[in-house]
Amino acid sequence: MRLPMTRPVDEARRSAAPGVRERLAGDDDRKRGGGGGSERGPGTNVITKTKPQTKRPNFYRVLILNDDYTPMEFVVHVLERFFNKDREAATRIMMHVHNHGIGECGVYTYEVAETKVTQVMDFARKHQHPLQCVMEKK
Ligand code: TYC
Repeated sequence: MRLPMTRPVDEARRSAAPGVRERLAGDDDRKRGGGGGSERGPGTNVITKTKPQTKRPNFYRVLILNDDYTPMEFVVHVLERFFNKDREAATRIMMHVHNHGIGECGVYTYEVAETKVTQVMDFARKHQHPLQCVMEKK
């Protein structure tokens, strides 16, 4: 009867924290002997760096700009319709833009932000308002 073979397990691989690529055994300069650098000569140790394996997505702010012609009520409607704001939050953002020139509607990943900008610009144009909407990397 054949028994299953036990496979040697690399200790570093088992104990590495999630999201961190461990240094490989071959990268460990302490294993090279001779006070370090026996493969490349003395004083030539290679510095290795661990690197996070997980990447955060890039985020983008969607902003609206003030102008003198778009009705306040239209801007409030845009914020409710495309940015899921309630009436109170939408009114607060609209007034902030009216008073300061620019304001944030929301923060999204690239494709979602791009879609929001297109939706707002198309909707404003359809209603012949000059409202401008842009995105900016966070
Ligand atoms: N300033 C506009 C007005 O007085 C209102 C307005 C607010 C326009 C916000 C655009 O993004 C805007 N009618």
